[in-house]
Amino acid sequence: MTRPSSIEPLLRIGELGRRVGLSPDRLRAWERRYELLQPTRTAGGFRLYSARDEARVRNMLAYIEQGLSAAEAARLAVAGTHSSEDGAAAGAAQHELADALAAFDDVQVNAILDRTLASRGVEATMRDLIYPSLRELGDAWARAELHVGQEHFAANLLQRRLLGMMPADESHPATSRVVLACPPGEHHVLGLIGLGVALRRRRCRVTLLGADTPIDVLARTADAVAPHAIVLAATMPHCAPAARAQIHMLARTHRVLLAGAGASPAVATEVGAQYLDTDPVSAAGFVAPPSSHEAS
Ligand code: B12
Repeated sequence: MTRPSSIEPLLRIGELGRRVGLSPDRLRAWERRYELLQPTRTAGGFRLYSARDEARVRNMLAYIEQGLSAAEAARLAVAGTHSSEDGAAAGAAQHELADALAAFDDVQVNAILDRTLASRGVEATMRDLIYPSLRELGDAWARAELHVGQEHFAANLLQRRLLGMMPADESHPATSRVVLACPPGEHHVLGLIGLGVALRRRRCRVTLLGADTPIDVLARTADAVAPHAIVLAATMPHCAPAARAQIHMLARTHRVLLAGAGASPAVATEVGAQYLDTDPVSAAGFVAPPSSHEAS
């Protein structure tokens, strides 16, 4: 799969600050101290920040809210991952999980997931274990080493586990609402669900429509719930382009973001949407609304 390298729009520091609820001074300090941001420069020397920078700031804020120090929060937001020792362990667990899925061993799959959830938490489990294992399985399927029964078993079991990670706790009032759907014909929904889990953890109210959603149904739902954003995720290359006229209409009245390998910055621009060029967990930092208070 080719991943597009550019994300629009590029922001000046004041605009970035407004979006994330932090002063430019604070952002500059975090850039200097933690190398949190990686701006490009205009010909005139002004720094321009990307959606990836915005996502890093939001993820850092989310980590701080979870009680981490600013330095630790920045380290996690920059790495997006973990130390090399953790990385080796994650790689081993990924193969172990893929093997257990291919062997229809649900008991072992659940044990691996429970162990990783306990040691690494929900977001690292999704990003560093579940999604890489799915890619490993998909590659094996493409080489005809697995049959479609194994792919269906894996997808159903992991979908159930991902949905189980969605916090149901409503004691913290939701800060905003996001509608999540796949365009017509698109059945790859696991990335979308992972984004839902990460958004819910950031106190967004998530309205999950899921796979194969007609755009007129999505529009009616959006009119009913007035979301802060709508995210459409596509893996197959034809699904989003086939619905481009309807998505364009939707983007006139709602903030629409496209995600997944079946979308691109070009398709997103064409339909008046933004492209989320990142994984489902990191994307939550970009989709969630700006925090209303400034963290230390
Ligand atoms: C599970 C699976 C299925 C399941 C999906 C069930 C479900 N509940 O979702 C089922 C069995 C239904 C299925 C069906 C098909 N699949 Co399938 N499937 C997969 C598999 C193994 C995993 C997909 C997945 O969830 N990955 C997890 C996501 C998060 O990882 P990712 O895909 O690498 O995505 C990256 C980015 O695109 C981005 N991203 C993706 N989604 C999202 C969402 C959001 C919100 C964000 C922000 C980011 C994001 O994040 C990732 C980077 O970290 C992949 C293998 C693979 N390489 O991924 C094949 C794969 C996607 N499938 C493929 C194919 C060909 C099919 C079928 C045509 C045939 C088949 N295998 O049965 C049908 C088509 C169905 C349809 N019309 O949609 C091909 C696609 C090739 C292509 N690009 O054309 C793949 C790549 C397998 C392969 N190696 O050939 N599939």
